[in-house]
Amino acid sequence: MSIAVSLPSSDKTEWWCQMLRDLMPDWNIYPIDKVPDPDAITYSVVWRPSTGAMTPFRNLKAIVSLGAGIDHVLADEKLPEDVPIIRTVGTDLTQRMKEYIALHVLRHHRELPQIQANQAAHVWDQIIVPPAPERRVGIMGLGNLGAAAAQMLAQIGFNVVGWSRSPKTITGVTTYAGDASFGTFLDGTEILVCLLPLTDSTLGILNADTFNRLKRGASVINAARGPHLVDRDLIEALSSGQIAAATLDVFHVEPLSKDHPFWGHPRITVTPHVASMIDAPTGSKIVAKNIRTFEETGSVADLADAKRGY
Ligand code: NDP
Ligand code: OXD
Repeated sequence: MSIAVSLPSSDKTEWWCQMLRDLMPDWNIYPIDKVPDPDAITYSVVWRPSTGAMTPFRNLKAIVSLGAGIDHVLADEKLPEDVPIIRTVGTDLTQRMKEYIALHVLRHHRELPQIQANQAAHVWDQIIVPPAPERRVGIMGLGNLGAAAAQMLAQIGFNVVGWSRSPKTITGVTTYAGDASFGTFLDGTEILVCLLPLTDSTLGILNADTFNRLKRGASVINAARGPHLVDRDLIEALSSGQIAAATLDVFHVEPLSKDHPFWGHPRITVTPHVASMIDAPTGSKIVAKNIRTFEETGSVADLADAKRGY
């Protein structure tokens, strides 16, 4: 009945421990570096654990990822095999991502980056944009987050297309499935949103070939993972005009290094991995519920498939 908690900062680790202790008074909850008896640990609750962090825990029943993605858990080369990984998802995470995607899709749709540049130069230019139904927005990934974002954009009135591995039906959204339909999905897309998990198949998917299939002057929003994007290809596509602007929330290395060219690029908006950050007061309720359900039933709805990578 013991849980080890590990986040990159000790303050955040302590915050999560406190929240979980309040909700699970019958459990012993320790920061990972203060565990008195590793054999008593049956669950670990982690965000970006260090390599080998789980090795001492020989009786783990499950690893809880403090987020929707599990790539940060799978990155541990010494991860014990066959320990189930539980994702932390929920209406809060989905709501936050919907807000972020609405904000940035509308910004690109209404040419706000250009309007702000015009303001800085005291230029009065009444840019006319098409109405939303004439703007094709493509969502890569139609899972928990992508499907909700696609549906919300369709409700605003955009012409929304979505792409996933298996076929989906989403009201108001034209869906494509599988590698063979990727090009058709991209054709004519003007705002491309990436909400894919990071796996061997999706690594580097935001590359020159992908950009070249989009409508000239398209925008790209990456709120998934940094390694989805080939950074150099984006810079070149921005220089050529194939891509007009980008919003990036995630990066190969986080925090983004101070001298990275993205910071100062006039047509890139950088946000510091805040599209949908789970906080301890909300997230701990989901984590506690998932651990209790897993303890009672041996399963939970948000179980990831480590072999698939998400
Ligand atoms: P889900 O696992 O619910 O959905 C993933 C979607 O991607 C599914 O529709 C899946 O298809 C599709 N997919 C996976 N691989 C492929 C592929 N090779 N080709 C086509 N489609 C594919 O994930 P979530 O929606 O919960 O989260 C998505 C990602 O968003 C997370 O993995 C994480 O990296 C990122 N994220 C970023 C946050 C931020 O703050 N920036 C916050 C939260 C998450 P299918 O349905 O057919 O399986
Ligand atoms: C997540 C994230 O995966 O915040 O949940 O990136």
